Amino acid sequence: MRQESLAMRRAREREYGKDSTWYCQFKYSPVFGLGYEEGIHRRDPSSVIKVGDIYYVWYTKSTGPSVGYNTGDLEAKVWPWDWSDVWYATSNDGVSWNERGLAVGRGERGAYDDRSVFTPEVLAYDGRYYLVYQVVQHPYLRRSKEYIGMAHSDSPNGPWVKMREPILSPADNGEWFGDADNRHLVTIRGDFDSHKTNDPCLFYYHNQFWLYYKGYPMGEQLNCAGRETKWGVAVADRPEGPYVKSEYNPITNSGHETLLWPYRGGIAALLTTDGPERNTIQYAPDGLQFGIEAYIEHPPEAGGPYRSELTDQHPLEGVRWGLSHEINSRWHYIKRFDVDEKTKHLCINKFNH
Ligand code: AAL
Repeated sequence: MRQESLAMRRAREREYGKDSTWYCQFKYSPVFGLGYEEGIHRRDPSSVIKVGDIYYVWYTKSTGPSVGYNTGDLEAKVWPWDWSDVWYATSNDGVSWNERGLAVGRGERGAYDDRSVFTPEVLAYDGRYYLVYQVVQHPYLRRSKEYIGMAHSDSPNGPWVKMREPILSPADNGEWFGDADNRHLVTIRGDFDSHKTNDPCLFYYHNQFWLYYKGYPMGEQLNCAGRETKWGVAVADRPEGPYVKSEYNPITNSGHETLLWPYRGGIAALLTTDGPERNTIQYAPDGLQFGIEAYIEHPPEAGGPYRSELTDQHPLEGVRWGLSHEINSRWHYIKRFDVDEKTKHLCINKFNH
């Protein structure tokens, strides 16, 4: 008698194959103006937005090599995103970019953002522009907490006005233990985001402002051979906040840099790099309850998509192209990604002909 295997039962229950439109591959190409450059890191591009006929992107920019935490010099650059500022660039075609200059720089010594401002995202809403980004205060130590800051402007070209305080903070319910130079030692771990809040991504959704982000816990452990990162969301009535973390947090069990796009009333997400569900596209009809829709090989890292107004026409429309970064290189740089329609259908074509 024929039996059903566990694998086929899972496929039936989860309706695998029912909707393969979420599957795709990505191809990568160089961009001009933000590509590899000796002595400079450009990384973590924001989403790309179009204002009039011009595309805009914001990104982390820093100079010089990073040397890690062990130098004993509190001024030393510990990461490529340390001592960084947020810069921006414009383009007519999404391929050739003109670096336009500084958008948001570090604060004065003693300010909450005096050490580094980095990993920006942008929201255009009601004629104004909101940049959200990571901030670190000096000195940058292994146990330094990482916050999310915001600046707003009436123009994508600035000038940008910073908020007085971070708009999102790590949960304050963990407790360190022992050697202050060891971020893995805790007596209480606290919430999934007790150490760092990173990678903000802001949407106007259901008449509110939804700030997705990545969290790291204090006392981080390995998670399926990756880092222990998960995503949360915090919601506010006004773009400036106050932001209230969702009671469903964390809303993913995996994922590094956030990449999300709206689709038919819900929110789609590309999870990469870390956790058991890395390299998947997921969809939450309500922005909170994410399910796996597709497994993706070689997804863009730290991708910032151009979310076209046609986003509801196809599951992948909101991620059709954008900018991502390349960090397997001495100097980090920005490149372009595109959904590769050809490879998507290659198999089927091969067997049909
Ligand atoms: C990234 C992001 C955040 C991290 C670091 C810089 O790609 O996840 O920004 O803090 O790495």
